[in-house]
Amino acid sequence: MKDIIKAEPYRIKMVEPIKMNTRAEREKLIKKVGYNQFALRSEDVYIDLLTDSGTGAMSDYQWAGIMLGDESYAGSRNYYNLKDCVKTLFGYDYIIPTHQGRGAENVLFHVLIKPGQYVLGNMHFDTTKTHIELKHGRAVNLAADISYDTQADHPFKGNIDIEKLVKFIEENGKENIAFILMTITCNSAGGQPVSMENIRETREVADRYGIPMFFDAARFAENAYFIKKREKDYKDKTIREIAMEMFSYGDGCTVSAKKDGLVNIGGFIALNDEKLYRLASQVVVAYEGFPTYGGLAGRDMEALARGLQEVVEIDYLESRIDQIEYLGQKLREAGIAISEPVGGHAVFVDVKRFLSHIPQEHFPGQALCVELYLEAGVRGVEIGTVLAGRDPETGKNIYPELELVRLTIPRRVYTYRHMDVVAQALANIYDRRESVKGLRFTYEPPILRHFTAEFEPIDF
Ligand code: P71
Repeated sequence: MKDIIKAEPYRIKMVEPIKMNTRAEREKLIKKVGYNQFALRSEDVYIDLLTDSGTGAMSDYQWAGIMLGDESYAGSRNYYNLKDCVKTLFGYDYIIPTHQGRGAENVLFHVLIKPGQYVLGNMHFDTTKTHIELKHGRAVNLAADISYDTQADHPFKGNIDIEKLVKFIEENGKENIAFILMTITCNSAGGQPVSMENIRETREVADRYGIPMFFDAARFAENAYFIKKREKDYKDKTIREIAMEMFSYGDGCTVSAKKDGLVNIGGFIALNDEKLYRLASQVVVAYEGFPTYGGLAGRDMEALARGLQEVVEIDYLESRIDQIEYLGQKLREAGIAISEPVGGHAVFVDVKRFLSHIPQEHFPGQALCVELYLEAGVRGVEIGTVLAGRDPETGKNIYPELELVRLTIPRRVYTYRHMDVVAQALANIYDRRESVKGLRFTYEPPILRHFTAEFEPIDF
């Protein structure tokens, strides 16, 4: 007798129709938008794996909360519900809501960074780095070397390199470091987790030098789940216990609630220190809104308070991570190289191996995104040469070590059958990979080119 397998810990009570248009239609549509899938209308996409940010499905309990919005300008009851929830889950006393993650970054960094100071971390996310630089700070990436090896098997490829951290502080002086920022899970390394041991060691270093430590906690529950599954001593702990311990090592966090908050919009700052809270409360008024709503409606805060309760349920996390692993496994079976091990929110296809005949100057990652759309109406995102842009000094294209396509899975949205479609589409393309053509620019914008660039296919 076989054990009963586990299915999703929810059933579907409302559906949103999606349709796959014809290949001929897709050929016309993608050509019209200059072979850039960012410019497609979402209704022309069958399975949308552009991002897991704000794309999840809320539960009936969250939707019920939407009806209980207290839309008072100050002191909304939903703010207090959110505050209580963050206190019990994260352990932090103070919370400031913001419209999304980058709003939280803007406000907190405004009070923490003096011009010229460094912010040390394990690969800052793009918007995070941007906000550090806008405050004239400098983001320093001290991720462990293994994070860059897509084939290395290691349970915690999001870890910070403690030796590099100590060396950097010794060489540059603790007074020149604004804070350490630990991103959990590490998005830029492929949704890879950070171990509790590494978080603890980082805190010890922070304490030794008197440097504050914060989390970028967008995917904190997925990180906690990996700790439970992979780190010794945590097997029997609950996700809540693990989250509480992780956050106990920090002075606070910024959160994009559009990921593990299980909401479509929202973010917040959570803090221990009253003085810092007071400073950040003054700044938030200028950028986001009054400190008890920070750009969110009362109903948004209620949905978030409820989402945070659901995301730490073990059945939910098991099903979430299993679905990503399922897609990864299907791709492995088709002989397709992916970043290993599969992370918490996405599968990353290794395009240098997939389309080895297309040189990076002809954007193989982007070419694979186009092909995936043509094959089955699936929208992925290039994390490669187009995204990397040009060197500001030489004006030359930067050719990143890793050329990837990210298949990012929204939470509670697609079924295993949808994953089968994605895997089959990629397997079909893999079988005829030599026929895939590279691309060249017909329009290249000077900044953030990946969002609005236009291309045309080329022959070799
Ligand atoms: C993702 C995103 C969303 C995104 C952002 C920018 C361009 C394309 C897509 C957002 C994150 C993140 C981490 C670790 C902060 C933010 C910003 N990720 N930290 O991966 O992953 O949060 O979008 O709510 O402002 O697709 P925000």
